[in-house]
Amino acid sequence: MSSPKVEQKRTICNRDCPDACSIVATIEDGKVVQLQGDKDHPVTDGFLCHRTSRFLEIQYDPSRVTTPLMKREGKFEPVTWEVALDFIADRMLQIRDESGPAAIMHYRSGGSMGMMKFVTNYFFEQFGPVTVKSGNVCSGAGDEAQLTDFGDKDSHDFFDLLHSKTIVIWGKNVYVSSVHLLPVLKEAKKRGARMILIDPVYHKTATLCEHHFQPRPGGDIAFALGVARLLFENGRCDPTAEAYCEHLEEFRAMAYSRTLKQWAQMAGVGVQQIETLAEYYGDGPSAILVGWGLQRKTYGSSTIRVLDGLGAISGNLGVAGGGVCFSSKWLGNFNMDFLQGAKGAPRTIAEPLLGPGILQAADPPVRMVWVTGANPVTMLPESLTVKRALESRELTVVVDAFLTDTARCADVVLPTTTLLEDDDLLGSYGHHWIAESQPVVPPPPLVKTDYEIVQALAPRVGLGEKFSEDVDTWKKRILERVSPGGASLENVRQGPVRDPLSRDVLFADRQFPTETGKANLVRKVCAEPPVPTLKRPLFLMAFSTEKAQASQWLPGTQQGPATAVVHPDAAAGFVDGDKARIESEIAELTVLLKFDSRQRKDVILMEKGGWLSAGRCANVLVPAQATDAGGCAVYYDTPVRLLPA
Ligand SMILES: Nc1nc2c(c(=O)[nH]1)N[C@H]1C(S)=C(S)[C@@H](COP(=O)(O)OP(=O)(O)OC[C@H]3O[C@@H](n4cnc5c(=O)[nH]c(N)nc54)[C@H](O)[C@@H]3O)O[C@H]1N2
Ligand SMILES: Nc1nc2c(c(=O)[nH]1)N[C@H]1C(S)=C(S)[C@@H](COP(=O)(O)OP(=O)(O)OC[C@H]3O[C@@H](n4cnc5c(=O)[nH]c(N)nc54)[C@H](O)[C@@H]3O)O[C@H]1N2
Ligand code: SF4
Ligand SMILES: [Mo]
Repeated sequence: MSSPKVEQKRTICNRDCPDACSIVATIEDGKVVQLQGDKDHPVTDGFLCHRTSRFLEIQYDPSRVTTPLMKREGKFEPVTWEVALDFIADRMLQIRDESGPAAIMHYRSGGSMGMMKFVTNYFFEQFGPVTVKSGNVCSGAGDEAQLTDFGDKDSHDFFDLLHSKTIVIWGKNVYVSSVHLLPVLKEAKKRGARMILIDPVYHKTATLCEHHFQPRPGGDIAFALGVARLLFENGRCDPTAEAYCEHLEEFRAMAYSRTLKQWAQMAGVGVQQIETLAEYYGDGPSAILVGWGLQRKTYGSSTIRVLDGLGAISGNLGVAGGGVCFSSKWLGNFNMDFLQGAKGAPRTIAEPLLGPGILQAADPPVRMVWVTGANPVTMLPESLTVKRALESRELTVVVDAFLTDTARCADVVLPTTTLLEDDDLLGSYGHHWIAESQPVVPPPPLVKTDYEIVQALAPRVGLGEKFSEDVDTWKKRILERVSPGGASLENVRQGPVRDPLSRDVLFADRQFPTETGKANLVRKVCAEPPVPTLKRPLFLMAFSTEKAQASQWLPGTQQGPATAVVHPDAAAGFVDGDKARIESEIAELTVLLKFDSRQRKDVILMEKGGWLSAGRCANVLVPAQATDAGGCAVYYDTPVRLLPA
């Protein structure tokens, strides 16, 4: 017997994750047998997260969709690409003729963070433009806050935390959502940085920190304004802040509008906790790591604006080791000029309201939906409404590698590549490296990348020429701005390159790309956190879990009721391990209770991404609601109660 052919290939993880890791794949006789983290990538640091280390179980799962499927009499049947694409093209042309392009909706989310995926957006702009989403359920509220305050949304260099004296981890579970920050945080700690976690929820990140304060959910605005008041009172503010802050007086007046005791009460913390945070934060340079979870709340955008204000008045903007870091600008320096985006669309539907939005759309109604890189039935609020909306269109097309809850609603499913077969360019929303993903194995014979799908469809709707270019031509176009500085395709092909246009420290000259050139401090907010109702005293929150990327679970894990974690005092009449029903205003879900006395008594916690088809989907309970700005979804403010199963 000949020995197997073994080789190693590198690619980049394209998942919706801030880390954008460099993966080293070991391939034996054409099959990937191991995935490891690249030691040469400074952020990846030689390790991968749990979910991607075990991705091969998903990659080679027999449930993978490997041929186009069309639904006939409620059942999927395999068809050829010709049949599927001819059918889709005919319907698209007919719908556009009869009702105009607004009757077609293109919806894309975070299945892959690759830049080539935007070419599908471009296809629908060229065909239409068609109806698209507005806002962003993931980060819209925070993005909007930072754009309003600073005129830009970006973060300091990934390693700038090594210059911090204090690091406030404000509502973020690093152990789950940003594991590659852990080595940096641990190193910063070794060098003497002090860390504080502000999070209503107890999780492992608390073990990294000197203090963990657990405000009321949404109590962050009051907490931060209490800290701001103390910084003003104790003369810990930057005396030059006036020179680069617009509305400083109004911000100060807001901080003084309540006593410390009132802020503490509103935030659900002790006065001493505000004092401790102010003392630590005032002794900088201090960085605030702003969690994404923090802004998926009714007043999510205001919350981030207040944290921005705290950074500004305390002199922590523009200094190494400081900053109010939410996301890095993963799109910013790529050339995306070929796209118009939502502003060029004839109609938009707010992403958090996708289900009701599609159902209510009129003149013209939405007759067709094309879903790609997304599982909105599972991941968007009001799952049952999203499902109903997709099932009731004349044509729903879903491009995915698996028969997800969303794909099950489709009339046509088109099979696509996984992260190991992808050919793309990646930025990152957690650091500033640019990288190329390259297939480490070819896809199954009948599987196409999103771009190949568009290329096959385009000639059928008269757009063949526009989509005839090869992938490299697109990559070069997208890299146009960063190429001269060193991030050319040739260089990126050799390995990840730090974005030459990104900075180590933001606003180092205290100049902001706002209208006035100054930081634009927030003047008015609603500081009162939402209160649970008497009838439904718990807030339901379903968060990222280390076990999965959103709804992409390892095979065999979606069985039986989902687990819900709750403080024992908040579950009177139940014992640990009991079955119970969680009831919100719009639905019910059966769960298994797990008691945890480290949690607040007003929350109940689940994992995000549970499948609807397995009866585990938290989003059936969450009403469709948008945040105060930026069109993010209010995922974590849903009042619920427990009922016997
Ligand atoms: N309750 C609750 N809900 C939430 C959240 C929460 O915290 N709580 N978090 C929200 C957040 S932050 C986000 S970003 C969203 C995520 O929502 P989605 O982005 O919709 O989540 P995924 O489950 O990752 O779905 C992506 C799908 O894309 C497919 N896919 C992978 N690669 C490709 C590819 O190259 N091409 C195509 N066409 N498909 C591909 C995958 O198989 C998967 O089915 O969910 C949100 N939903
Ligand atoms: N393993 C894994 N990693 C992931 C993902 C995944 O599905 N699985 N998803 C990815 C995606 S889509 C994204 S967007 C990113 C970010 O992923 P997210 O899971 O959104 O990241 P976190 O910033 O950790 O946000 C959740 C945190 O917000 C806190 N929080 C909730 N409400 C409040 C509040 O009122 N106040 C405060 N102070 N804190 C609050 C929660 O307790 C929790 O610790 O990570 C990615 N990483
Ligand atoms: S999911 Fe995130 S942490 Fe895991 S390998 Fe991919 S980029 Fe790295
Ligand atoms: Mo996200």
